[in-house]
Amino acid sequence: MGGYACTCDRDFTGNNCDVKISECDSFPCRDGSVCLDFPGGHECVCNNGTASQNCGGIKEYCSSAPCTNGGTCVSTLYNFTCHCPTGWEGMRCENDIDECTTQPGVCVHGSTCTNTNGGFICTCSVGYTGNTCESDINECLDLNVCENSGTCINLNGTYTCQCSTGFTGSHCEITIDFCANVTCSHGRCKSLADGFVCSCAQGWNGTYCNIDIDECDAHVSPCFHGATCINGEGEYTITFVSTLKRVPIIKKRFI
Ligand SMILES: [Ca+2]
Ligand SMILES: [Ca+2]
Repeated sequence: MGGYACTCDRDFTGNNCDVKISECDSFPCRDGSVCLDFPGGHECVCNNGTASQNCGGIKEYCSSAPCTNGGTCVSTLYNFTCHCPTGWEGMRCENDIDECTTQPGVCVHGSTCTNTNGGFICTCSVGYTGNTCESDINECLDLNVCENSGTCINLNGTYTCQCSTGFTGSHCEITIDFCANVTCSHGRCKSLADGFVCSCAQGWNGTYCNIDIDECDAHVSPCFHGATCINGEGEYTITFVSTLKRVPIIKKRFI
């Protein structure tokens, strides 16, 4: 039993630190340059006579345009890194990001998300617009949205119409029939802009033409010289005596 452990210097390994490590074993030198190992490091002697850590390896990695889908290649000492544009991921930006899954709720206001290569599409609910359906549509910019001089009021995700007198409906498209629930007893109803009027038959009066006119009243009486007048509903009766025939003559008038 018993044992030991050695903590090796950078360039050695093994139980006894007797195995030499050469940084050149990982072939860091590019373009046929020569690798020189030395304690604690290495150096590449380049073909043009200069020396560096890799002799052009940096440019070489990105010159092959390894990044796809518009990714930006950045060289590192022994490799490259792709900085991917929005919507892409992966070592070479080769994978589309499914935003609908990874960013639930990216489409707002009840819109529907559809994944696409390199992006996503939001199909907006009625009343909203924008890439993520974030913006309310001002429907009132369309001056004709409310009919018959109705006033448009924009709301978040919708709008409403305040109708002028005499009109109703979501867009004030319906002319109110004020006669719909009106009965003119003895006349005809006429719908106006803000109400109704009953045009009464002769002999009738009142808002609903349900009041009999007393034709025997002094103002409208057709009776004279001792004749008698009897008012009835929608009618009146005159009785008088003929001066020639001396007999009563009855005239009943219907209006
Ligand atoms: Ca996508
Ligand atoms: Ca709106």
